[in-house]
Amino acid sequence: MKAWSDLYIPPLDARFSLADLSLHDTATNSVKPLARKSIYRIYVCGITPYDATHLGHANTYLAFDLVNRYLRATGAQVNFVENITDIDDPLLERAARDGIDWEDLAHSQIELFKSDMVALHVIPPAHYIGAVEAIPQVIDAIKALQEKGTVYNVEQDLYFEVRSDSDFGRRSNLSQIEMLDIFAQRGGDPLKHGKKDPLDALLWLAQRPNEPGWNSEFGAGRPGWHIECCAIALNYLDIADGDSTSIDIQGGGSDLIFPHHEMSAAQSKMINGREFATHYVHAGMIGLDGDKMSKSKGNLVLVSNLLKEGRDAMAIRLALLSHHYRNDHMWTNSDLVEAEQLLNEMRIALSRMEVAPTDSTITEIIAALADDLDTPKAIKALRGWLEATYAGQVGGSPGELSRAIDTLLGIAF
Ligand code: 5CA
Ligand code: ZN
Repeated sequence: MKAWSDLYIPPLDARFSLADLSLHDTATNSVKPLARKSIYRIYVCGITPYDATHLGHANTYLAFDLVNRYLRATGAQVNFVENITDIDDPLLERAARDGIDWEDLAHSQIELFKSDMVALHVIPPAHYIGAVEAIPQVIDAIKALQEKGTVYNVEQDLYFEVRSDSDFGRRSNLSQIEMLDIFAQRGGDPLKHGKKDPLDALLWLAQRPNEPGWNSEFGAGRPGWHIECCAIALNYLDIADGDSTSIDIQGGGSDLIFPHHEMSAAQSKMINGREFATHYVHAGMIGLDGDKMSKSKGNLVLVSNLLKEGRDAMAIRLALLSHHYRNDHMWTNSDLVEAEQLLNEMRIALSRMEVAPTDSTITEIIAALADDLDTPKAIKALRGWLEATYAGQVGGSPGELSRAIDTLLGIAF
């Protein structure tokens, strides 16, 4: 699928040195550096295209956009792959509820998502891949798992034996009881009759009456959710021979830690024998009025609605970045108002001829981002610079600071 249009990212002057980026890894529950490399492979779970783009989605994609920007600023290439779950039960259920064709629903929501990403200055992925277009790769991945003896049938459906991966559960660090509980809440089928282990994951769902299906050697059907992301990541990320893991970062919101990311990682490990990712990185959940923002609860604030109201996309970006990406938080209008005010002050200050020194501020922003994307600290550095400018300090370069904020934080003035 075609991604959204590319962005110009101003280069950072070579005199600014960038430390290795440290990110929190869910598997080890520690903040650890990414080894310095010339090319990084990042897979981020994309939307299921209905009710897009709410601020929870936006927050997650902004977090990985910061990773992308930082790594590029080190001079590295970033192969960034994102999927679109454009066939799945929730999409079919929503289309049926609203009396519309599921493909039309997916198409309209993907278009909306892309325009929101453009407005929010999110760098487009190098490969933006729909589940439907990846069906041949999914079929190959299932065949590879069959060859390893990790697949079995329950009637016409195919299941992955999670216990074939001796590391199963290591990336999410949950007890068996917690796994069972979350699996049932997040689209799993622990009670399905005929499964060897209640946690075994659906790989291929045989076609049901009045549902779409695609031909395969396993019969007509459609992909399970976890193998979709596993297959897309393994096919579009050019796994390097010398690397011990398949990719550098597997990312998404923390609601995907289990079962989705654990399952995709286990399947990938069974296919090629390597640990899936070096870092399992998860953004916190955004809520509204006390509850996680979600389609099922209906408590959504859509980026497109805020834009229609005339709110500034850069202020939406800044408001989300004013919280640390890993912290769950409730969206409030006052965060947006505060971001609008800061943006306004920054615009006015950056248009002055004389401003406070900017090198130290840029260095502070870099250091804050290198430490697990500490955007609140980066924003504090901007406020400090404003204060120093108001106090009459001089010697800075407004153009250079403005460009660095664009390069690293994705905020263009
Ligand atoms: N298509 C799957 C991933 S393969 C999916 O989870 N789609 S989604 O539309 O539900 O979510 C898209 C991305 O936004 C995922 O990375 C998810 O973790 C993240 N996300 C969903 N809800 C929130 C929320 N309330 N706050 C933060 N991130 C969220
Ligand atoms: Zn995914």
